[in-house]
Amino acid sequence: MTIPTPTPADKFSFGLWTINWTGQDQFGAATRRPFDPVYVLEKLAEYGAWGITFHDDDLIPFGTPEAEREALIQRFEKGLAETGIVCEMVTTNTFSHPLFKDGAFTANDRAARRYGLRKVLRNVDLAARLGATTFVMWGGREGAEYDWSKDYKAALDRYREGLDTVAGYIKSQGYHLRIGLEPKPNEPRGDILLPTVGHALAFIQTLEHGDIVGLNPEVGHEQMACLNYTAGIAQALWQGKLFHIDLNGQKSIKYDQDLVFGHGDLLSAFGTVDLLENGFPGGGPRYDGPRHFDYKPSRTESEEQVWDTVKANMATYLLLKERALAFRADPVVQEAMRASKLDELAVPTLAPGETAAAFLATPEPADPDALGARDTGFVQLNQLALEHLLGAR
Ligand SMILES: [Mn+2]
Repeated sequence: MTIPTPTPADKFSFGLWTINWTGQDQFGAATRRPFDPVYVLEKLAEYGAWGITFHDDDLIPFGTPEAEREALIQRFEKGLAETGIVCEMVTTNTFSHPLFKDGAFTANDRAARRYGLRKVLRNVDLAARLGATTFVMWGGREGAEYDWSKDYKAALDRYREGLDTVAGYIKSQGYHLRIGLEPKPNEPRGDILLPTVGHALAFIQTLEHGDIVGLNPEVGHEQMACLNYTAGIAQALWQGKLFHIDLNGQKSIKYDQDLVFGHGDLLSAFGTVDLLENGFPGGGPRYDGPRHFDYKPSRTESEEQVWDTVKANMATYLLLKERALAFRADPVVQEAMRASKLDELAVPTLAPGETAAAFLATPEPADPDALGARDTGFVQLNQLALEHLLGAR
């Protein structure tokens, strides 16, 4: 068995903040130094990655004077051109500086909100300049610790106002950008607004410019809420709202671990790759965007070992892809899916033109006990998936 080699055609991309995470946490100092951003581009190209993403502050430290800002951007643009790495997504840091301690779009303090909105809009211009197609918004500080410290109605009004302002600006400038909201249930705030994929999908329906607003769901963030990531992105796909993805690993409900993809719930990661690479069993909308990793090289790893973790994300994805393709191509699996009636679920419950009244007026023979006793074969189907995942088939 060989470990597959990534190529740019795989569309793997990495956050600059992931590779450059220094290991500083609440309990200890940094264990590594960050790399020069252009060196990161060179290494990503060397290892077969396709894209890079970043927060404004990852590239341009907060408070950098204008002339220096422009020099940093131009140097990065040159690095992109020379390595062929694509800047596919840009996002804004509205969580690190103390001014954002109560959020950027939903802070009670209006001056803090106006500062945050200006920082985001300015970064939209940079995203468009670099050719990014997705603008992610993770509102990590949009939330509260105490129910009495936030008027939730007003906060949601301001969140909507902020998003519509940004989305409206993107349209008015003619930028080819779509916004990807990134839900998370908690951390750093005690409770974050738009905590899950479902909350965000419902919220988008209320926007004036919701047509260019979708989702960037992260594996760990959904699993921190004890939710099924694959089912979450499946619903986003079904609603035409899966604009981007953040792949990583998480082991159950605890702090946001940001492990290498597959290093958390491996069977769930297999399900995710199966959906991304094979689509729904009965066909339907597909995700063809970047395979983006938002993880953190564990604090225990040295600077040199960071690159092992970069390669680990891509290798794990490609190995799961190989298994997922083999799984769906296996005639035994196809027969098991038929036996489990996956294809029958595609048949509408009512006949064409059949009304509820006509349906009620024509009783049909049914044996509830026999229906209750029917075979499903779901466990055997799952076992087949596991055996393919383990390379036993
Ligand atoms: Mn995370």
